[in-house]
Amino acid sequence: MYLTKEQVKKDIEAKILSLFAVDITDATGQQVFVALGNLIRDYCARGWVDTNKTYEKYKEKQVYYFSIEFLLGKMLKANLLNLGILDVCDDAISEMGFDLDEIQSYEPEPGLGNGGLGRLAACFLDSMAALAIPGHGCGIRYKYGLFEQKFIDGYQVEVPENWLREGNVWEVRKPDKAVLVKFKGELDIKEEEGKFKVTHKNYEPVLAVPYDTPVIGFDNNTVNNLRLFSAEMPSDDFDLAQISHGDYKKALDYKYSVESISQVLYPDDSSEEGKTLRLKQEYFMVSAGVQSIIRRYKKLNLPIEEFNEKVSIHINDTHPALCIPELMRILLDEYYLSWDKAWEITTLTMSYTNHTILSEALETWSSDLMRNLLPRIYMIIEEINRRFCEQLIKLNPDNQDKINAMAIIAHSSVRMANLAIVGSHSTNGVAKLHTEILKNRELNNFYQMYPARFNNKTNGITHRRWLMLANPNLSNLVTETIGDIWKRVPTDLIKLKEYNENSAFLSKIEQIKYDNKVKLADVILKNNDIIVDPSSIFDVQVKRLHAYKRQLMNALHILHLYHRIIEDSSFDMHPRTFIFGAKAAPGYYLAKKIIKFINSIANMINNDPRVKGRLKVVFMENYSVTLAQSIIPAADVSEQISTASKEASGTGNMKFMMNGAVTLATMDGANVEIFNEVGNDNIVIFGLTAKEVLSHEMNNDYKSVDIYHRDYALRRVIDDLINGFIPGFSVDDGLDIYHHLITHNDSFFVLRDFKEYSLAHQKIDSLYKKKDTWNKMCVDNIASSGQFTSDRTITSYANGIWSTRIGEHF
Ligand code: GPQ
Repeated sequence: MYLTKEQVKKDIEAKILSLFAVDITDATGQQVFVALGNLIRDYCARGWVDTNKTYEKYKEKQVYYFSIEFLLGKMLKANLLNLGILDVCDDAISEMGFDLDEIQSYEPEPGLGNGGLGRLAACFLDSMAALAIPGHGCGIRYKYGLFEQKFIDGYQVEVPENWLREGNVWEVRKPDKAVLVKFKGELDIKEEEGKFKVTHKNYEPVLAVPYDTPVIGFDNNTVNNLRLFSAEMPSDDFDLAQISHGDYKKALDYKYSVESISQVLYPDDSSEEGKTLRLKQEYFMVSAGVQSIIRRYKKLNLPIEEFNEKVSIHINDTHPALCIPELMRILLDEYYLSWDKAWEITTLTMSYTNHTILSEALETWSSDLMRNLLPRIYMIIEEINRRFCEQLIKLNPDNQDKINAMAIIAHSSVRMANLAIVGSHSTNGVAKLHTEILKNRELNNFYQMYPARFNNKTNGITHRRWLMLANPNLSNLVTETIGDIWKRVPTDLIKLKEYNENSAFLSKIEQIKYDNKVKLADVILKNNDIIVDPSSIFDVQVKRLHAYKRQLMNALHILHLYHRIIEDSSFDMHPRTFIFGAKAAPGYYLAKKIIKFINSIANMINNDPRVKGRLKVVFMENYSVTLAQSIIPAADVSEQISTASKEASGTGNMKFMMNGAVTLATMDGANVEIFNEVGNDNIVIFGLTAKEVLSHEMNNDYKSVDIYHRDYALRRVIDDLINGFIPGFSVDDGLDIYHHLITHNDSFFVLRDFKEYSLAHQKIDSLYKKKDTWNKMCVDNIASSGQFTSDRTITSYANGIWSTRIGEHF
């Protein structure tokens, strides 16, 4: 949209006056934030309504992306950018005596996600809107997002994050669009005129109230919708009487239990959380979402048989897999379709993404729990399973093991991944390597049965947030150099390659990186009270804390460098600043010990005058999207060091390369594709391959203790865990890690990869010392990053899975 600075100023003043009854001269930063947020909603309201009307008028196929997490990050500047009024608002705000970044600091970050999975969902929303695809998000409006992390004495402490305390300027409550979700109760099934009539009696009703947030497309008049449901007690007298029978205390208890459904995000990443409340959350989101899709479909006045031609439902990991039996329920019980017809429509509507091969992350639910909580849904899953097993028996009459492995219900539990694969027409992995492992190993049985359903969609990131917003100076330099086509067609970034030996350009790249490092150094000084040198190498590992991501290997290696610097006077190394950011799931004991370990070595190293000016370690508290936006543009080295085969894709890796960091990586997840794009000269690779890891696992022929005995340098740092060498780090703390590595045989091959990791660091050091080589590597990485945008990923989902239109209607 087009606005003049004068208009913006006038609008802000008017908003401040009407919302807060103050003049702009007396307004606080918080008030300016709220006013600007409201103004943005005014600006996009017309487009929001019109986008919807256009979709309806042309009966366009809609995609609904169901996800239990959406890790959006702050929206103020992103919305201004997408509306095309970022610069004019920035100017207007400064002329009014404020600073836009400071104004954005008043925006709470909605932490409605844990890590990669939730952030991917947010990038996908941004890309669907940018590509003018009719695609919307569907999820839960948690009152408390992911916990805020504090370090006390080096230990992680979790503090509740009340992001809604000051209200949420972006959302619109839609009470008129609320739907009822039913839990528990009994079923009454009668056959009338050849049709089954199912009546659900004595259920516990929960009202799902939608809160809609506009998802603004990049300068294209498209405004899609993110619908998040909040659980409330129904106000309908009938429903209430059914629950409390007039008992006030009982009614209040009920209110509390209902509201708990959307109270808090489960803080687990890549691990299954088997809690009744979690299952309630999943069904709540699914039932509310599917009912509201059906309601909307009814407005089109089309036969229900055409549902799958107008609707695609995407299941982001298995958490929303109950969409399958929920749609079946509605088609069977409300539309009286035959099972076969309902099943055809359902499978054609649904598609599923798998995000991990870690077996501990595969969701299962106890049959008893599900039968009790969701009687009709469980009954439908039983029937899906019965029919599926019949097919299996026909195909594999003599292979009971295979049938057992593939069944949806087995050993009194429901396997959600099996349900998702059987009940959809598409199952995709999130990077080529990951998809190959799914097809050939983890899900091989299913792949053999349904080869055409399996496909790869390598993850991507939105370059609007991760380059244009996070790194405006680099973004401007890119535009000055190759024009601005890359903003719409990010693969155009490849043109930067022509400048990779242009010394004037290279020194500008270097200067921008340096300036970003100075800015981050200020943040570090403010947050951690540690002085870091912006001319040192900023070596960064930021992501959730998980054993397979191997922050521990990084930390042990830092300890190794510390010893070397002190003891070997000939050891020459460019000064390094190691930066960490990571939250651990509150119940993940080992991960929390690793946090304490890193904090303890940081404290020891940063206070040792013998390594002053050569080595620093910073663990930044409360890693978040906002913090990522200031850390990533300042990174020289991107640590992507997961045990090969374990990281399904990774998306941080893409953000770093786009900001000109050099990746230090194992051949895992999307690192493999980054390697293929940038070439061997522009990335540093080390360690076991996925094939080797999987073969060690199969043959059970890895022994970490052998390496421990063989490698003195490594033994030394492992012993430091338990010999009291590290101040503030007790032998007890260290023993847990020690046992993990030695007694329990190091499930993630830290000892095996340590030596190569150390050599890879030496390679990084020598490359960095050759300034021109290094800068050229940075440029080549930025140039190749256009392949890794979520615009590319979403285009491929739209064409290959959803069959939805891309681009505006005309
Ligand atoms: N991922 Cl299963 C999560 O962030 N949480 C999860 O519970 C599961 C996966 C990640 C995965 O570890 C990364 O490799 C991916 O890049 C990311 O999902 C998005 O696909």
